[in-house]
Amino acid sequence: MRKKPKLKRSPANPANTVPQEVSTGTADRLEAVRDAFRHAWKGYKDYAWGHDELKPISKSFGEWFGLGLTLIDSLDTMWIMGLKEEFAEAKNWVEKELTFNKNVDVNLFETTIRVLGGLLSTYHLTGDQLFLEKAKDLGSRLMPAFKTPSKIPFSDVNIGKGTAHPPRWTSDSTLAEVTSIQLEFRELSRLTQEPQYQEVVNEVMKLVHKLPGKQDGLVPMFINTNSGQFTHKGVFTLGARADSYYEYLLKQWIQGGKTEDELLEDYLQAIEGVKKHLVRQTGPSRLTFVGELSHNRFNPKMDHLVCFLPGTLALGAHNGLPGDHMDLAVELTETCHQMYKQMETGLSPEIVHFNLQSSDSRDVNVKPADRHNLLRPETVESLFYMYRFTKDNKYRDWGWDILQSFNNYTKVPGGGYTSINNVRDPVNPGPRDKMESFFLGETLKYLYLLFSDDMELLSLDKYVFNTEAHPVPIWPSPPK
Ligand code: DMJ
Repeated sequence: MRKKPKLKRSPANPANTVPQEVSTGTADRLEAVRDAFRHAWKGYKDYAWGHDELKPISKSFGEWFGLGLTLIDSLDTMWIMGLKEEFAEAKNWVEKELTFNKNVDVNLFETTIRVLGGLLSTYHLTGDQLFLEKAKDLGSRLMPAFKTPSKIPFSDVNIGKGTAHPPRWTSDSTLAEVTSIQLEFRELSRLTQEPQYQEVVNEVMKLVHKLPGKQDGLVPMFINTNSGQFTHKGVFTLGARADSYYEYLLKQWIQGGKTEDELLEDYLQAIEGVKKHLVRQTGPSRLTFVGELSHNRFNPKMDHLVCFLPGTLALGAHNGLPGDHMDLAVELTETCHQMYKQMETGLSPEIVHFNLQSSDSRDVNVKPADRHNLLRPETVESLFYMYRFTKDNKYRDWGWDILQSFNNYTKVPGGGYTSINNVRDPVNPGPRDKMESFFLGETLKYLYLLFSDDMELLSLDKYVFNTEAHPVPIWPSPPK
């Protein structure tokens, strides 16, 4: 039964003075996500059109690579939400304005997951060659990154000049960055019938597979582009710099029709490593969480980024992997939900520290420097997977609460949503004046899919989502 909509007054804060309507029916929820998207898009269109990111408070824009990041990250979301007019306008920009023939340094990983991934998924959803042509052009311009002594790619490429280099301060690349570009490059090879894209990224996976320095499948966070060896050994996290390595082991295995045994082997071993070294429970309420390991010392710190893991574990279990992966997914999803629920704004901070002592009453502590929220998607991403596989409505309700909190504390009058400084201060959450492209590309897309009753909409048996929420098809098995 539908509850009667109530009007809720927003707390006084500079980001939002608009009263929010609270409703609970599925259709209402879908429309509420669409409204949120339209509001975010309005800000982008009015003040940042064709630029990378909206700065909604100052009503201006920020440039990172100068590739229209938010616009491209949003294309498939608009298509999925049926926002036809908005999509048509954005497509027109891609056709008329988007060029990769630019003297600009771009980050290989960010450009691959957001731009190449966005173009490939939009091509699949629409069948429009324009997006494939753009993807091919970009893919070929990213290839110089792989010309290194070790074949581990550099972090940065100049897509106009065809040169590549590591960051100024090191010759290391980040583990997650070199192992989370594979879904996109492999798909580009399949579509173009040009093997070089797949070859370079498969080579990276092969090298990492046999590299010493792992601990029960857990990998260090950096790899040197000259030597091809791990550096900063002995430090293990499922958060920043390592997260999507684990995600892409499973997803590449699924993409390729579950035939590439080394990927599965590495994934299964890594999850055993996570269980053995990183999973613990809090003292007060026995919340299960994933901490970090530094030279055999356990640190009960968890990035919000780690909240991708329950969704990935559930996807693995759905694909025939051990049932205890699903049990862990259920427990971790509860913890990620608590990371929102226990904050005064209902929004998770970037990093939490869990309490292992039962003498204290609090499960979660947040350091002052970690209190920001960047509109990240990982928890709603996991809620989407968990709902699809369990049909348990609590996951939808948790997602709905998160959307309400985004509306209450990050929505900017006139258009756009903003990152905030302090999830513990509902009176002054401290708008940061930045709307990340992944808010439209990922966060709102996963919320929409969470509330959609259409289980065939991007079926998880037909598509695999890249780490920026861009779906690419699972490859058809070759005829026997
Ligand atoms: C996104 O760009 C991707 O999800 C990436 O894997 C992690 N960081 C952001 C979102 O938080």
